[in-house]
Amino acid sequence: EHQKGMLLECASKYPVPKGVKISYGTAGFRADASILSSTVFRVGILAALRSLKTKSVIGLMITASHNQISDNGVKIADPSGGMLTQDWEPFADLLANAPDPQNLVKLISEFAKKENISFGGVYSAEVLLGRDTRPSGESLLEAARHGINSVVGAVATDMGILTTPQLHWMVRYRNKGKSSLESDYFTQLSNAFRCLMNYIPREMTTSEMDELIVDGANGVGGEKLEVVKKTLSSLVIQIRNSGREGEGVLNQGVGADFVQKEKIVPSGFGQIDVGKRCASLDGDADRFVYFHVLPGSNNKIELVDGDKILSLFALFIKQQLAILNKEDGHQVHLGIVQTAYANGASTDYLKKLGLEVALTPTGVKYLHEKACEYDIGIYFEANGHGTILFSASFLSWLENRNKEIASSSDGLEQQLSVKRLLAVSELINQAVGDALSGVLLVEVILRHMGWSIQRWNELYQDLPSRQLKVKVMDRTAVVTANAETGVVKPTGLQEAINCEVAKYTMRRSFVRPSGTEDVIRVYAEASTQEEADNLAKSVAQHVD
Ligand code: 16G
Ligand code: ZN
Repeated sequence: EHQKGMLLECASKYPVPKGVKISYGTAGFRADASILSSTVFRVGILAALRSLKTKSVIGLMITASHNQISDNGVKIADPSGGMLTQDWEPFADLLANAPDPQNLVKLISEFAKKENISFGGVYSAEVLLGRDTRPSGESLLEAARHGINSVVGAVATDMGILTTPQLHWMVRYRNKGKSSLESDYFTQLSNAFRCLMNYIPREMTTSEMDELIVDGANGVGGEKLEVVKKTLSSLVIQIRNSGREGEGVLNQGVGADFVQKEKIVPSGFGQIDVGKRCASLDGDADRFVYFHVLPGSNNKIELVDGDKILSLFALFIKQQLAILNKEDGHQVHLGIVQTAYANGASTDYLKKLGLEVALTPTGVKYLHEKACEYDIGIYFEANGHGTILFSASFLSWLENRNKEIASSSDGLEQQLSVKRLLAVSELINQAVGDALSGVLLVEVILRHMGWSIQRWNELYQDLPSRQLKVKVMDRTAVVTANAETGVVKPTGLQEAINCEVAKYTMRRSFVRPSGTEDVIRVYAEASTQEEADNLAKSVAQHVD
């Protein structure tokens, strides 16, 4: 009863805006920041409940990633550091949309009963809070704190301004009982990077020491990369759009999302950068792409996207495993996970390497879940979100082998492979895709291979593709199956798409409802740009 009273009182301070329906979507709640206080307050309650349920530390991140600066959003990190479990999403929607405090409290007590969550028990909830650099972040953080504090005994710990993956990392390490301060994160990254650089099998040439130029999207990533950069002696990084006063607005004409969609240079880059190795982070630094500037006045770039980052990682890991597998026949299960947006040329390339490639629907939670099934699972979306997951059993196998190295018959190359794989598992964020650790791994592997960005880009040539979106009244009218590659509803739409596709050679097209906007997205791929454009256009007409 005390709990109910507390919730009622606090909730009355955060009325829901009239006429707004909000949904947890693919990656949390997102909207114009001005209408989000009540949502964030309620997600605070949700996080505390999740902590009570799992008897673990939970994360709450306030960010709207690549959205414009006036938007904001909120999402939860589960005990493993991954996304909130999907079976709690409907409850998140109910909570956020409950019309008044009485309704809210009723929902909470019913849900608590169903999930066997008891208040005021021995375990008290703990939630780590993080936010990106958006101006609305501070007051929304207060709303989250109020939500958490309205659950008896719950503790909110503000971790400050962070990248999304930093907060996920902290949650993961806290729940392993390890020290999880921001400084621990930086130390882990720079130690793992240094190890990997030391294991490079040859001297580096001077051209390989070329600097990397990073577009920080005027967000939190640039600021954090400044810190990482100081700890690295063997890599020169120049950071632009770092979010400093006067440099520009968050995500406006900058950032990974802009670069990947527009295929032109972000603001602050131009002809002086032709041919140089450049990377672009998104607003909360959980995504990244590479690019180099093409000569000419139109500021076009050659994009090196998530598919190519995936291919580079896969190639490197496969090489290391080949060195290990040779001798004792130990078969390591390496799996690659992509979505239907992966360029067909990348999938062909990976399959030609002999790799197993799985497809899942769009959204990190689906890719991550699938990648967990392998000894080593590598997943990436074309837009630059992805990571490499190592299973617990494979990691302990590696650790044992590393311990026994002195007495084993392993050759030097095998010893190095074990050490490299262990260092990769430390460098790459196992909780969620992380632009900072991802960029560092790309840099190491390029040096390991002795490759320029141009050489890397030549791994395969992307098939021309086109994406369109069609505004619709009700995007839920389109239902897909088989990792979004086929439409099951409305009837007849898939047949119509098949007819269009059949008019071209070497082509592919699919449609899916967006998880973040009220649109149906159309994707088409063909052997020429013109064909891809035409195919996308005619498929879009059937959706309309
Ligand atoms: C979200 C997803 C991203 C996905 C995108 C698709 C996470 C962390 N983010 O941003 O992975 O690519 O949605 O958007 O899961 P769409 O459904 O509007 O095409
Ligand atoms: Zn993001």
